[in-house]
Amino acid sequence: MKKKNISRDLLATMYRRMEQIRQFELKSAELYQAGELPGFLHPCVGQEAAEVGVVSALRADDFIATTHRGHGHIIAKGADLKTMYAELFAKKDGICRGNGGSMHMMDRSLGIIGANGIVGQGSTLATGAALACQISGTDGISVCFMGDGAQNEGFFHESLNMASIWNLPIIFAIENNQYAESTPQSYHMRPEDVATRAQGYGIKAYICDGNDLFDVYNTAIEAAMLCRKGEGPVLLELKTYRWFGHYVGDPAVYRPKGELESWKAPNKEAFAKFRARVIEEGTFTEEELDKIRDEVTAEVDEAVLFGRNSEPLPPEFALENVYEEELI
Ligand SMILES: Cc1ncc(C[n+]2csc(CCOP(=O)(O)OP(=O)(O)O)c2C)c(N)n1
Ligand SMILES: [Mg+2]
Repeated sequence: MKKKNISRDLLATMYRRMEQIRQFELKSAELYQAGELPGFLHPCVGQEAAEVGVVSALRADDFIATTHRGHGHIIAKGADLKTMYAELFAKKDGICRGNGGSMHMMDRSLGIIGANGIVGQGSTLATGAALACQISGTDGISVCFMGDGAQNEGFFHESLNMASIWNLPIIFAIENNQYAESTPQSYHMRPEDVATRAQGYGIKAYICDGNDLFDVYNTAIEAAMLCRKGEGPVLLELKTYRWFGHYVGDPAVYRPKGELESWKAPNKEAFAKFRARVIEEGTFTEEELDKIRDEVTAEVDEAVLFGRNSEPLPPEFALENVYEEELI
């Protein structure tokens, strides 16, 4: 695979996106623990490079479908942090007008066809979007983000089969964060690599260090190019690790001692690796990266205020979009 030179501007944008995701998630967890947010939260802290690397290889008119752990993909595709916080606060200005909450955010105008609380279900939506791209004759593509656990769902196998026989322009981007709820990947599937599942469907697969933004981005560019040429689908396995438990409040007692710490080590952790590389290569100084980080902190603080102060939903809103107007 050819390694592409990544422009300084794109690197700055990708780093900003990683910071937006991390800071958005850490702040959300804080708000949740303070009792300010309803529902459930599944933070993707630790997985930022995998998410930004793939989405940065897409065009604005490409589609993504995501999961219960979907804030990162949605931010990477360009969603506004303000409306995302308003959604978490279940307010009227939310990205789905407060209807969806954390697990059901979408924005058709950005090609985000939906987060999903049903594990594996996104694969059917993303496969449908890829079929639409093929039928309409554009060279648009679709990306299905999924976890390692979702690989054991029927949806995934049916979608992969259909995508494979029809050569659909879809990337199955599997973030292998090592766990499905409390079950380690080594226990819930026999192969060591999720990517081996692609063999049974005769499609190309690549394994990436999901914490290496460069590796993920370069591989995703290749995968997107193949899909646009009609040589899809492609499966990417992005090996990474989630820092939180399955949800905010899960004490994660099932993790072996020292495992989390080993993934946080500077030679393994996404931010430390990115920063060390771009500073060593002379692309950015430490101060320039800190400035981006601090700008994101101010953006996140402002977005939280927007969400918190947005107008609450009246109780009758629960019936909106449920029945035909005339029938109410
Ligand atoms: C069809 C279905 N089965 C089970 C669940 C309960 N559940 C929610 S998340 C999850 C684990 C998903 O693991 P993985 O796909 O690895 O994603 P991760 O949480 O690691 O991002 C399960 C079993 C569900 N929401 N939907
Ligand atoms: Mg998982």
